[in-house]
Amino acid sequence: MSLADTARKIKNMEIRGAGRIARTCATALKEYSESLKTSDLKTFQKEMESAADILLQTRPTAVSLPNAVNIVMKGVRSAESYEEALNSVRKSAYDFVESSNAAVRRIAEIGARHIRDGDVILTHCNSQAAIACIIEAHRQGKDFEVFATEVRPRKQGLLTIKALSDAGVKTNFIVDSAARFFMKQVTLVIVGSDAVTANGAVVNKIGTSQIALAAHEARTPFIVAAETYKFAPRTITGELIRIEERDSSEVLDKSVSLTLPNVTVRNPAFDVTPADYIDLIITEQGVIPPEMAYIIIKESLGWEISDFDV
Ligand code: RI2
Repeated sequence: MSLADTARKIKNMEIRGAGRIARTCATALKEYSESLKTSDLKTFQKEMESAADILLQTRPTAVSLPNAVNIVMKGVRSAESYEEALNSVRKSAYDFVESSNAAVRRIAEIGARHIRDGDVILTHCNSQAAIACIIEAHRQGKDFEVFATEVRPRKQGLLTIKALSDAGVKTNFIVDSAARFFMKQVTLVIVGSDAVTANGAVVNKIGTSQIALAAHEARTPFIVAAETYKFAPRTITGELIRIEERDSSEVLDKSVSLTLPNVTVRNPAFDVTPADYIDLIITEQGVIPPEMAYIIIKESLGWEISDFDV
C-alpha cells in the first residue's frame, strides 16, 4: 500500500484503533523507506520527515501514532550514512510491531487475572487491548458475560460484538445511552485508551467518561488496558491532548443537516476520563494506579521534562 493510501485509510478509519494505527504507521514508514530511489542521506532524511508528517496529520488524538513515528524516525535523524538510516528504519519498525503485538498479549494475560467467575463486564468502543483481556479470561474457562455499547456514530461496537461472539463470549449489545441503566448489574468496566496523560487521565472514545461517572456512582471498578506507547510524553509539560472532532456527516446526513440551518452538529471523537474515576491501568509492564502514569513516561518511555522546550 502506498503511503498516501495508508494515510487516507487511517483518516477515514478503514484502519483504526490506537494500537493498530501505530503498527500501521511503523510499517508504512518502513515500506516508504524501501521505495525511495536515493542513497543520499540528506535526501533520504528529508523524504522520511515528509512521510512522517503526512502520517502525523491523519488523526490527532491517539498518541500511539506520534510515539510510533518517533521511535522509527529516531535512527533516521541521528544516522551518519544512508545505509545506517535505512537499516535503522527497518529494524525499529520491525521491533515496534513485534513489541506492540507482544504488549497486547501480555496485557491480555494480566487483564484476565482481574476477571472472575460471575463477572458482568462492560466495554465501550472496540479496543484490541481491552477485548484481548476478555477473550483471554474466557479462554481460561472463566464464566462471565459482557455488555458492549453500540458506539455512535461509527458503531465500532459491531466489531466488538463480532470479536466476542466469534470467541464464544456471552455478550449483550446495548445503545450507548443504556450504560447507566445497566451499570447496577455490571461488576467491572474495561476499556482501552488512545492516550494516557502524565496525571493519569485517559483519553478514549467519546462516551467513556460518562461510563466512568456511572461506574463511580455505582462503585463499579473501572480499569483501562493501555500499552505503554499510549502514554503521552508531552503532557508532562502540561500540554493537552488534542481531541479530534470529526465530520458532522458521521452524525447526521448532510441532506438532513442542510434543511436545519440553525443546527450545528458537533462530533468529538474522544473524551477525557480523569484519574479519579480510574481504578487501574493495565500495561504490558504490569498494573499501575493512574497516578503512576508519570513514572511510565519517565522510566519506561525515557522522557524527562528537560527534553522539552518549556
Ligand atoms: P486499541 C479507538 O479509537 C478506541 O477509542 C479504542 O478504545 C482505542 O482506539 C484503543 O484501541 P478509534 O480509532 O489500541 O476507534 O486498544 O477512534 O485497539
